[in-house]
Amino acid sequence: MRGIGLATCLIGVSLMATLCPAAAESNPITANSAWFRYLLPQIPAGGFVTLHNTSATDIVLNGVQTAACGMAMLHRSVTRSGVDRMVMVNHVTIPAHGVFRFSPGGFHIMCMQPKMTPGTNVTVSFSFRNAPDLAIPFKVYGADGKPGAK
Ligand SMILES: [Cu+2]
Repeated sequence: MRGIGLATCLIGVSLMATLCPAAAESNPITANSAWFRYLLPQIPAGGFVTLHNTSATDIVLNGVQTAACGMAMLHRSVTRSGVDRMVMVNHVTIPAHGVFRFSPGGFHIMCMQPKMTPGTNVTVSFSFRNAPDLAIPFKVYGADGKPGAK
């Protein structure tokens, strides 16, 4: 299917259904409140977003990719024996008809070597085990963080 160009996909609705599944099928995952807290290029930036699953099936997020980070990982902040630390997460599940929140103090996108500027947007591509990839624009905030966020 990757070899089929956009022009072919635009020939007709009847063809789209069979030749262009990505165009014909809407993504069951939607996103809102996507933002990064950016401090300095040498300090990892934290990414936060709320993912909504509009389908009747649990959907698994496998990872994220973006040119705005040297490397981007799924992380979780945890407190063990009174010590705050972060652990890597291989995947997270967005429950059927539910939401999954990446938020300060919890799950976050760990952006190593961030390349971003407060006041601009960067795009992060989310890859799912059982849904199409989703490109999500993230608003970049500075040291003060997003107004209203913890
Ligand atoms: Cu982290």
